Amino acid sequence: MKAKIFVARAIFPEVLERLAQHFDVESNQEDRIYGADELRQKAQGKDGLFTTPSEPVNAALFAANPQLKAVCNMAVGYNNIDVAAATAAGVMATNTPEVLNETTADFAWALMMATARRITESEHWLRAGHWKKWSYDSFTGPDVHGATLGIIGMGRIGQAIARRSMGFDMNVIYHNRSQLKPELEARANNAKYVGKEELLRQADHVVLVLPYSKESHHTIAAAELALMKPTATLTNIARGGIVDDAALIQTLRTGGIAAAGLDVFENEPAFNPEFLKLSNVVLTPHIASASTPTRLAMANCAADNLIAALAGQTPPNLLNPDVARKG
Ligand code: 8YV
Repeated sequence: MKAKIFVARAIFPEVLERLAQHFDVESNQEDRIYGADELRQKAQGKDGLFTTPSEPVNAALFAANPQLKAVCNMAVGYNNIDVAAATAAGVMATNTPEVLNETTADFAWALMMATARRITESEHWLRAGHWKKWSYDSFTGPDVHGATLGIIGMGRIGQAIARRSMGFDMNVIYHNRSQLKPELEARANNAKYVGKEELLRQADHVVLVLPYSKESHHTIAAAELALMKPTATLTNIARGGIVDDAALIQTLRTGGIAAAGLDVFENEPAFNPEFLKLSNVVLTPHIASASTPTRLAMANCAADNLIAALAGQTPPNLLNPDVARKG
């Protein structure tokens, strides 16, 4: 008998077909996200779940579904899964690292460049028919080349962002839970490890790439924003909640920093509407990993994990190796 899984979101049909070769698949056919209660119901009788960061996978779900063996997230981030509760419940949890590093780094650059060089703001102005003459100070902003790039969160994506800065002759500083090995710093455009406050004071462009956790909640709030240069930009491709959005809005309003590029928001997709009143922001709907090949690779990676886990093997991207597996 095939194992039973629930796929919590619409995914590539070819990946769904692949899963159907291995499993008895039930999938979300509705164009909406299931909350914790609904997901707990949907998990009934299932051996595995295919999830994304929009679905909360918590201790109550594990308690109500003792048969569950694996939860496989289609994302590198897994702050939606209570991994400690999964371990306690004997459920394997997995994510999709590596496959999205380069695409996400490309996007961080696109967003940082668009923010610094005011690309969307000027396009809106052009489309609105305001372009009547050239002016020396039209849409001027900070330079990117030759500037100091400050990366907070120097994991695999952070390092890929740093590598790209070589072509822009940038000086790279970074802050991380721990300092990288010298050979990794060298590959990351000779990135220099500094404290968070020093990074915020020195960087011309700050990029946030750290995972969300209780500890990283509001890593950037009013006090941190106050340390930044008024000419600096802030780019967040990590998670909503790492930045205090209300404090950022206030800082952008009062010229505390030049501009922000945001792919993630607190309470997304219901983000703070005050952002829409600001011209010095570039806003995108959590699409940093959204190239077609990368999203397909992420879906297949989550599927690989689910297939291995439910075949009794160790899935390639197991987050809780201490889990005592169920038979
Ligand atoms: C995903 C992400 O697109 O991987 C992550 O952690 O945030 C994005 O790459 C998104 O979470 C949906 O899976």
